[in-house]
Amino acid sequence: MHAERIYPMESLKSIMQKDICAAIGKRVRLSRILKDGKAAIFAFDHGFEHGPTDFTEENMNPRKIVGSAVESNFDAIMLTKGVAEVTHDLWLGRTPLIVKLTGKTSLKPPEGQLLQYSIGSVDDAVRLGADGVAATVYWGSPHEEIMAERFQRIVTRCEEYGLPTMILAYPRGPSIISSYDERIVLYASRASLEVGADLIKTHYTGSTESFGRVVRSVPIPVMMSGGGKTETPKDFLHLVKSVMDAGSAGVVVGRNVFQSADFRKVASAVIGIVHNKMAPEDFD
Ligand code: FBP
Repeated sequence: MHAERIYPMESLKSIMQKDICAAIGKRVRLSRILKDGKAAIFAFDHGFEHGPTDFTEENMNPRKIVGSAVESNFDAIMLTKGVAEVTHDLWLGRTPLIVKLTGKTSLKPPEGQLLQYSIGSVDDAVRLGADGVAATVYWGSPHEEIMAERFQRIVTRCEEYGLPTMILAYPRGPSIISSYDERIVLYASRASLEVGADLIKTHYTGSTESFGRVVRSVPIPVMMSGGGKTETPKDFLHLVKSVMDAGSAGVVVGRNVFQSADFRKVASAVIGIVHNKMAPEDFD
């Protein structure tokens, strides 16, 4: 005899109640990150992704940079689990945490550079008191399906807890001629929407018009991934302005802030442009 697949009304109600709570929880956490619908998020997983070359001797200890990010009032900080642990006294109660759950070191041989693997779990993030999680998918990589499937599993687990997910949507692989091409970034953003991301962090496409088309084609917040240090801080602020003029939800930045000569000054300019419609010239 087969068991009946009919659920008593009471258990259905409790399932629905759980889903409703998780949906509300996700809204609550997203509102902590995107307070006015926009956010300047500080990305700081470089110690894992790039290693010592990204830092000076003075800021090699992650507490130094995380402390500056918190003092600068970024809307959230994206850290790996290990860095979140050793800096928790700095950000707790002050800056929402997003835990980055995937990574790869630059020590790997070139053929290993197109795959991010798991370096933390959704449950770790919950235990750390995170307001969100992040993971990278290199769209176009020969290992795309491993990263996309992992992202799916992260989304499913996050649905249980009401935790928002941010995808680092980076087109990268042998058939990707330019990771910054509008059609390619648009495709990566669309694929990210389809695997269930709540926030997209992706590459700037080079102009307000083209990035605007990407932003408008995806009905969830799209944010610019900072990228390597520009020639001058002003050049970077112009990028941020262009991205905000395109209707973006903000930026997720690292090197252009922590590698600048004046962390606090660049950080406050980025935050001012994202939230207060300020212009790069306002910071001369
Ligand atoms: P940046 O603003 O410094 O570019 O940080 C964004 C980021 O996605 C980091 O989270 C990550 O460590 C790095 O860029 C990845 O860079 P790469 O392009 O070398 O993979």
